Amino acid sequence: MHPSFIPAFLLAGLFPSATNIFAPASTPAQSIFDLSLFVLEVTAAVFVVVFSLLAYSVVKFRKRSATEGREPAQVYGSTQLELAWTVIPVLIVVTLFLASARVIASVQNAPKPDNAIEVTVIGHQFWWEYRYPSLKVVTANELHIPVSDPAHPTPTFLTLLSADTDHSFWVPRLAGKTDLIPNHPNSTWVDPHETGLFLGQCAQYCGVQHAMMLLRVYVQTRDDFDRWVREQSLPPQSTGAISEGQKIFERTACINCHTVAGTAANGVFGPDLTHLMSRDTIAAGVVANTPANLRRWIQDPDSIKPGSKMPAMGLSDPELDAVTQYLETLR
Ligand code: HEC
Ligand SMILES: [Cu+2]
Repeated sequence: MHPSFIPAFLLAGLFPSATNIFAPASTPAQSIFDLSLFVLEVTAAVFVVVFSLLAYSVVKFRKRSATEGREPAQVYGSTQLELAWTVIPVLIVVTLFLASARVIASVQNAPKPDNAIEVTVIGHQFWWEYRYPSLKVVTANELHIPVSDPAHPTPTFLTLLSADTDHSFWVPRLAGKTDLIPNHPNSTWVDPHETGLFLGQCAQYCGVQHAMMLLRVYVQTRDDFDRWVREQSLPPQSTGAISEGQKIFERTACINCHTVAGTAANGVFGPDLTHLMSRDTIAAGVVANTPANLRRWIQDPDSIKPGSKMPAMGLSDPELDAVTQYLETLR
């Protein structure tokens, strides 16, 4: 790590939050953090020098008495002075440029090891789709990845796409923000050094519910991650009989927008619901995934997320109960 006069733990302690940019937990975030401290140090030094000279001049050349009228000696055309105030700033700017270019290159050109996890992230108004092509997993809003031991890195490489408009993937403790742009695949990577839940936020204004397009990244031990992958790649457990709730789900337009693996539902406009109950939250992290919230969501999504792209389907109370019960079986 770059030696700095501002101890990182102090900054992390000053601003304790799950999105703390001063508490990097992954290599790209660490590189950005180190660079920002370096820039802060250089600009702080410039500030101190300029401000000291200014204060010195103000005091030294102040008007001492009412009768004192003369100006200090005026100096015109000093080549030395002009060289100094041209060359020094140019050197500072070149240094900052090279330091930034080095970090950008090291993050962008990082080689992808064979054991890297690959995830395609698709931004939608106003939720996140995650596809793990080689693991045959599709999920929404809650990204699961393995922790990466710096001695044996298992980074996750993300391909970023958009289904509609510009979005931006930003989990400050893991990496810098990277935009998701229609018809222009972007990529980024993370190698979290600790397990835990890392939060973020869509960082590019994308419409009315942009602020409620939250990011949740679950960094798990390798064993936990492998177990999660196994569970996600199974079809949902079924009792054999088709419940009343499933019938309603299938004859209402739900199936045009949602997929439940192994059933008639194969829509792709909304989140995949195959393993809905394995998620802690619904609607991109906006509310906890509880039966009451699920029911309220299906009854009227706008009561939770005004302007969301899921319409209220006008179900009766018994229908709502049945559909909620059915969704609760999707483990
Ligand atoms: C026109 C398409 C459309 C229809 C029809 C539709 N949905 Fe949705 N649904 C969506 C979209 C889009 C979202 C994501 C909204 C967001 O988070 O902003 C969503 C989210 C959900 C979620 C939350 C999923 C999660 O993980 O966050 C559930 C549950 C859900 N829908 C159930 C249903 C049910 C049940 C029906 C039928 C009664 C239905 N949907 C009909 C588009 C649709
Ligand atoms: Cu967005």
